[in-house]
Amino acid sequence: MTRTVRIIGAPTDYGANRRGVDMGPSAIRYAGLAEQLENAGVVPEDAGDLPVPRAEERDPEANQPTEGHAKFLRETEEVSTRLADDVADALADDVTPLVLGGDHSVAIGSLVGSARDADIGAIWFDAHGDLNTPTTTPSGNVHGMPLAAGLGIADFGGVEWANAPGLRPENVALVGLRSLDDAERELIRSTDLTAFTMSDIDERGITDVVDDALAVATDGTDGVHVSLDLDWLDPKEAPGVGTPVRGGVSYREAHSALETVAHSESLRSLEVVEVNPILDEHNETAELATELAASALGKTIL
Ligand code: 6HN
Ligand code: MN
Ligand code: MN
Ligand code: MN
Repeated sequence: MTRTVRIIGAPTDYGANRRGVDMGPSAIRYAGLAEQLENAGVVPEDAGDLPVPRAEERDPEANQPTEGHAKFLRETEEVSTRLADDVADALADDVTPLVLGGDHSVAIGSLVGSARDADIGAIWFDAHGDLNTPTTTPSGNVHGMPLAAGLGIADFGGVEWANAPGLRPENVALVGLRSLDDAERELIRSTDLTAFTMSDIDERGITDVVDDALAVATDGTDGVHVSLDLDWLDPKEAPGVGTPVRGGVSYREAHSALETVAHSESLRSLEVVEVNPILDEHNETAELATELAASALGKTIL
């Protein structure tokens, strides 16, 4: 049966506290997402963009956790709650959700929605761990916290909306790490999370590493959520991101990774985040996002 993919735009920027990333969904569509998905042999269905509050009209400190710091927490809750419903609805309709960020805080909603009626694993393609909590964050930016939130580790003040109960640390693999805060490193060491750094990719090659990540994420689960932060790639390939870190994966390694995901036939939900058209060169990062989404959904050359 042909797979239908529902595109859900989530044009947030408050999670990164930086303008521009809210234009990600438009830039990715403009770069030819629908056509790329058709090339992958899937039927694209565009659900448009979620309504997102404008950061300028809100007070970042209005709603704070009991302990620690998390900017725009009320806005994050509003959007995450809606996005979780949309992702869960797509899955209930037998359609694959493709979430377009926006900053990486949107992953909270994606994870909660994907895990609502299933046990899921997750693969996190990112330079960063996104494992901070309101008490460990160096920035207060929620885009550095979504994986911790989904795992129920980030305490936003007793609220349950961020926790994805069908996601367990032993089914989570981070791939391509090269920028971790101390508390994130400590968390990875002290839990059952699986983490592959850029050095692991250098030593073992991308396909071996992604095979291992898939084994972790599929072990006893109903499917895998793939979260693709474009800053996973080297900034030479993907300049249009808000928090670039040198030494990332190459164009070809990125494709190979997502092709390996497609071969596993375990993809349940997908998101591409952190594309910032203001910082991009000729929309090439957005274009890369469309290509990589197509690879994850089964695009092949022959
Ligand atoms: N991202 N670890 C830093 C922080 O502020 O927590 C950077 C986070 C970047 C998050 O790129 O999605
Ligand atoms: Mn990142
Ligand atoms: Mn469950
Ligand atoms: Mn990220």
